[in-house]
Amino acid sequence: MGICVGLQALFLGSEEDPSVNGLGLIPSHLKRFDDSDKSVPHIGWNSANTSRTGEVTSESLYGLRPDSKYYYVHSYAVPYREGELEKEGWTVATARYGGEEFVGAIARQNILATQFHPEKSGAAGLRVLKAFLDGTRNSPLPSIPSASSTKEGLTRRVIACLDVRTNDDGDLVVTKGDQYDVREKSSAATGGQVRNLGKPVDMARRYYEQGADEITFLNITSFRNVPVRDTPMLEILRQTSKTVFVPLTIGGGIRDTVDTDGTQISALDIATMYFKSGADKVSIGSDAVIAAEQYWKGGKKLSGTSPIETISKAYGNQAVVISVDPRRIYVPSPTSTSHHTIPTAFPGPNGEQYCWYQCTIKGGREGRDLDVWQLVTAVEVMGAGEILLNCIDRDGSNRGFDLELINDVKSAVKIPVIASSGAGNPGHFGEVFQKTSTDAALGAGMVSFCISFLFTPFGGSVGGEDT
Ligand code: 1PR
Repeated sequence: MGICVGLQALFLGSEEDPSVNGLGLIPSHLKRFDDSDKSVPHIGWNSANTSRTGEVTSESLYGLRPDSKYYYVHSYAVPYREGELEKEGWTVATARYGGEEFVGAIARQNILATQFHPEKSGAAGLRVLKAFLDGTRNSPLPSIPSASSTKEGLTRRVIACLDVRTNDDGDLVVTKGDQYDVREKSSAATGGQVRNLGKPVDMARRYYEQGADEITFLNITSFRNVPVRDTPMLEILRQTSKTVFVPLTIGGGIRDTVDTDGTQISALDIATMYFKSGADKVSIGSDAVIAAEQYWKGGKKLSGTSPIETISKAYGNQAVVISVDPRRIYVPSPTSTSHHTIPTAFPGPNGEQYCWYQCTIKGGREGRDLDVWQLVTAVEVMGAGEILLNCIDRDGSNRGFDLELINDVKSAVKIPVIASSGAGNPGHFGEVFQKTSTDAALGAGMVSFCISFLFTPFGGSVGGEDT
C-alpha cells in the first residue's frame, strides 16, 4: 500500500524532480498543480470518488465512499484522463482541485495507493486502512449517497488550536491569551495565575472526536531548564498521535537551540524530533521574522540556512507553517510610512483611515520594523508551505476575525492561509469563509468552550466523515 509519496513513486516520474525516475509501475507522470487560480500546496479535505462523473455507485473500493472527505497535503498530482489508466487494469478514484481532476487513489490486484493520508483522515481514512489490511477490496456501500453529499472539491478546514505552557506549578496546561496575555485577571483566588483550560492530550482527543479537521499545539513558552529531548511537548505529541487521526501541527521554539548541557541543536533537529513524535507540520514564529528581515536587508538573497529553508528542504514545504503575530499600526495616510498599508473601514483612535500590520516576535512582546506583507512574501520564497495568520488585536476578543488583514495576505501569497484570532461564535467562521478566500480558519478560545459548532455546514469541512 503506498501513501502520498508512496503513490507517486509507483509512476514514471514527477515534475518535482525530473532527474529521478519512479518505479514505473503505472504509465503516467505527476505535475505541479496550477497555482494561478488556487493555493498550492493542496492542503485539506477532498474526495476520492470512483464514481467520478457523479453516477451513483453502489460499491466501495477499499472502504472509499463518494460522500466522505480525505486529507490531502501535496503540490504534485497525477492528472486524470478518462480511461488512460483503466485500460491498464487500474481502478481509479479521483478528486478535483480548481479545474484540475487528479488521481486520489488507485488499485490493481494486491496494490492500493492513495494520494491522501488515510492515517490522518479520521474515521473515513481508518476505514480504508482496515479494508486494505482485511483484503476487502470491494464492498457494498452502506447507503446510496445523495448527490449533495458528494460535493466535489476541497472543503475549508476548521482547526482547533491549543496554546500550551507550563503553569506556575510547572504543570503543562492548555491556556488561552487575551491579546496574548494568558494570566487570569478575575477573582483574587486565581488573579495572576496562568489560565488553565485543561490537559493537552485529553483536550486534543476531545476536539478530534467532535470533528476538528486539524489540531495545532502552540508551545507558547519554550520549556526552560529541561534537556531538549525531554521536552514535554514531545511526549504530548506521542500520546496525542495514538488517539488523534487528523494532522497535528506543533509550534513554539522551533529554532537553533543550545541544550542545557551546552550542545548546539539545530532547528532542523528540533523539527525532526517533533516529526518523529507524531507531528505532521511544524510552525515557526519568531525565527521566521528574523529570517525575513535578513532576506530584505540582504537584497532578497536566500541564505539557505534559515529554519524555513532547512526544514522545507528536508521534509517538503507542506511541513512548514509560518505563525504570524501582527498588530495594527494606524497611520493617517500611506505616505506616513514606508510599510505596506491598507485602507481600513475601522478608523484609528484619531480617525486614521489607513493601517499597516507590524510583525512581532516573542509572543507579541517585541515589535519589529517589518510588516506582514514583507514577512509572508519572504517566507513563501524561502519554502514555507502555509501561513498561520494570527492577529494580536483580535486574539481572545471574540469579536471575529480581522477580515481586512486576511484578504490583504491572501492577495500577497499563493500558499494556503489559515485565518486565526477572534472567533467567538460559529457565525465568525461562516463570515470568514464567505467574506475572504482563506483556506482554513482556526479557533482557540471559543473552541475550548463550544467545539460542537464544527458540524455547522457553513462551508467548513466536517472532517473525514460526513455527519
Ligand atoms: O516564536 O517560533 O517560538 O513560536 C511561538 C508561538 O506561540 C507562535 O505561534 C505565537 O503565535 C504563539 N504564542 C506566543 N505567545 C503567545 C501568547 O498567547 N502569549 N500564542 C502565543 C498566540 C495565537 C493563537 C491564538 C489565536 C486564536 N496565540 O494560538 O490562540 O490567536 O485566538 P482565539 O482564542 O481568539 O481564537 P516561536
